[in-house]
Amino acid sequence: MIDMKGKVAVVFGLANKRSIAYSIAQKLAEAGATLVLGYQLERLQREAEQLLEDLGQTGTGRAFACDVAHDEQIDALFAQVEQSFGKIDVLVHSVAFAPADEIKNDFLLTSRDGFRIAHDVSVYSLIALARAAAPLMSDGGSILTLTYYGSDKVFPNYNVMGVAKAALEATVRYLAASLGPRKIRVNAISAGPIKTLAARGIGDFSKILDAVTSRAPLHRNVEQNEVGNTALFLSSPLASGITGEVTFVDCGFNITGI
Ligand code: NAD
Ligand code: 0WE
Repeated sequence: MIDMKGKVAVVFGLANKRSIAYSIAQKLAEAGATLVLGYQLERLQREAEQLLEDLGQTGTGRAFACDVAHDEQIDALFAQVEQSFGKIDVLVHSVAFAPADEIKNDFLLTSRDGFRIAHDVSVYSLIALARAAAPLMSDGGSILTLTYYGSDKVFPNYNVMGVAKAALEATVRYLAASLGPRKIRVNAISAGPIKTLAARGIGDFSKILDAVTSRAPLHRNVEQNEVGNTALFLSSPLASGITGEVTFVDCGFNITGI
């Protein structure tokens, strides 16, 4: 059993119970960690408090509104965390966004603004959050982000998100080098396709799920809790020698040739 008692984990990207971040938060909480949730919109406060309760964190954990595209909201969240807990052990970045048109239209039509927004919200935010969290990771720490195989191979419609995930994976390596001397590890989990809010309304998503079932070595799709288990491992001292890596949790799909 991995013991995370006394550890503080700050988790971004928890929209609802189907979010990959929910499973990660659940595994961290079950292992004894105290949770801080960063949720996107002020008006979702009630939902966030409910999620904290569902995670057994009422009176222990906290939830704060924080749009990761705004530096002042990031600063405010980490000031609150410093005041309430004094330190951070784990940071989870499970956030991605591209304007709807960009993951629907031909890649050639990617707009300057769509490119900028996708990279700002899905990539730069990891750098901003890491910089804000690092001073509070006084005992070292573990930073995790979520990526997708569309960073490497072309999937229809993934488009500018694929380019952003390639940049995110490179960001993981550069952050790992920058933060290594402070004993802060930085890693990504490359999850297989999962039906979450972020997958809703994506044309042909069931085709993508079916391709995994037929071609992946395990002949099934991955579940949120499998990503959560890997996140708990990478957050824990069991992974003390792992940094700058992309770990696939995809039932083996990425190794297949046909
Ligand atoms: P989700 O919709 O539950 O999570 C995405 C989160 O990003 C939401 O909580 C949303 O509020 C948050 N977000 C978007 N813009 C934000 C902003 N400006 N400020 C703060 N938060 C913002 O979907 P998910 O599938 O759990 O996605 C989480 C991560 O996992 C993403 O990085 C996604 O790319 C990655 N991922 C998903 C899959 C999949 O198939 N679902 C596969 C591999 C990787
Ligand atoms: O990273 C993602 C999706 C992230 C995402 C989703 C949306 C939907 C709503 C980013 N921006 C938006 N913008 C919106 O307006 N995934 C890994 C899930 C995903 O998305 C795909 C996939 C997979 C898998 C799109 C096309 C093909 C495969």
